[in-house]
Amino acid sequence: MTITAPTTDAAPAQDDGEAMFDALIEADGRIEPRDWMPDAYRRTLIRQISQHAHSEIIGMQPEGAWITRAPSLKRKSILLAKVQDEAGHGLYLYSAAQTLGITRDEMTQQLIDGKARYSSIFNYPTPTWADMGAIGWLVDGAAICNQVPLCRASYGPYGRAMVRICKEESFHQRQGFEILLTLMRGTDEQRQMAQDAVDRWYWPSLMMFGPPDDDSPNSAQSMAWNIKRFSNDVLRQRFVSMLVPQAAVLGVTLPDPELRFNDETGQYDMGEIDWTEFHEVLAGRGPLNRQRLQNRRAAHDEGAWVREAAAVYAAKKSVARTETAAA
Ligand code: FAQ
Repeated sequence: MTITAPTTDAAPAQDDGEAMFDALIEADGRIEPRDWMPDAYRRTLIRQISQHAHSEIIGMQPEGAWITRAPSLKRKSILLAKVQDEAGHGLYLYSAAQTLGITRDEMTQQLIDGKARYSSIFNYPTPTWADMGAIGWLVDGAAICNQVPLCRASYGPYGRAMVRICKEESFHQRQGFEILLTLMRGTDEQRQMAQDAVDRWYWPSLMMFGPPDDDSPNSAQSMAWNIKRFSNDVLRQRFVSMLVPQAAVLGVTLPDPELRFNDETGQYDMGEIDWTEFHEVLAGRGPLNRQRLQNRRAAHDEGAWVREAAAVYAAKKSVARTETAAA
């Protein structure tokens, strides 16, 4: 079924626009920036996409801390490329959010004022090199599970940004797996370091999928609008099913004594997630929330001269172009 959006410059009248919007959602089509959309749809997208962008930007810190300490030149260049990819993901996502009528400056301000959310996972410390492996395997693994369905999100700019992001996340996940595999094939001390990192990152990675379905205020509407395609619990379960065979290849133990396959449900039974910890982190009381935001604020302040210089340069170029056109 093909539904074409109006081609005039003027925004469609609300009634026409609403009918078109409903038809597009019903047909599993794409909403584009100039199409009419309900305010609540716009707000939901700005909320989710900006949080996602902030997560990528704050998410550079836990790994960025290891760039100077990577154990070889090869590991250092791979890690550097990964952290740069994360910056790129943040930029694609800020651009997608900007098509909804918010500026990047506004989003950045919300983040550095501590008014915006970013993923809980990036408030945990990275004390050892094995944390780079655990982040790649578990955090990027969870990100892929959560984000592949977002490639089909109903909002065009978001879905298209996610396609590119997911390709890069797959590489990130494999590099994390390979770091852990190398450590697990090493000395007892290295194996212990890998297991310890998996123990610390496993539960927080499960929390990345968000609260349980019964306690997720946004899921039902986001799924009705084809933004989210699966619920938080469904994706969490899918992630665990993916991890179990990979953990066996690595030789690591997932730190959940209650984890076992249930023949009747065809799914993994799991132990209870510590939701108190999750809510504490969301409230800003996680291990490193304060430090992550302080670092982000400092980077923003230190980058002020670059923004000013870029603005002056752009203004001069624009004047030069106008003069050339007038000559
Ligand atoms: N952390 O009603 P729901 C990455 C909030 S990128 C913090 O279920 P929703 C790449 C939620 O915002 C990781 N807050 O909400 C990487 C809402 O609060 P609000 C980021 C969370 O939106 C790898 C409230 O709880 N990925 O890892 C979290 O339907 C390695 C109620 O929750 C994305 O953002 C949480 N974990 O579902 C980078 C993916 N969970 O806004 C560097 C896109 C929930 O009402 C290194 N986002 N909240 O005040 C999504 O898929 C969704 O937004 C969910 C939450 C699934 C995160």
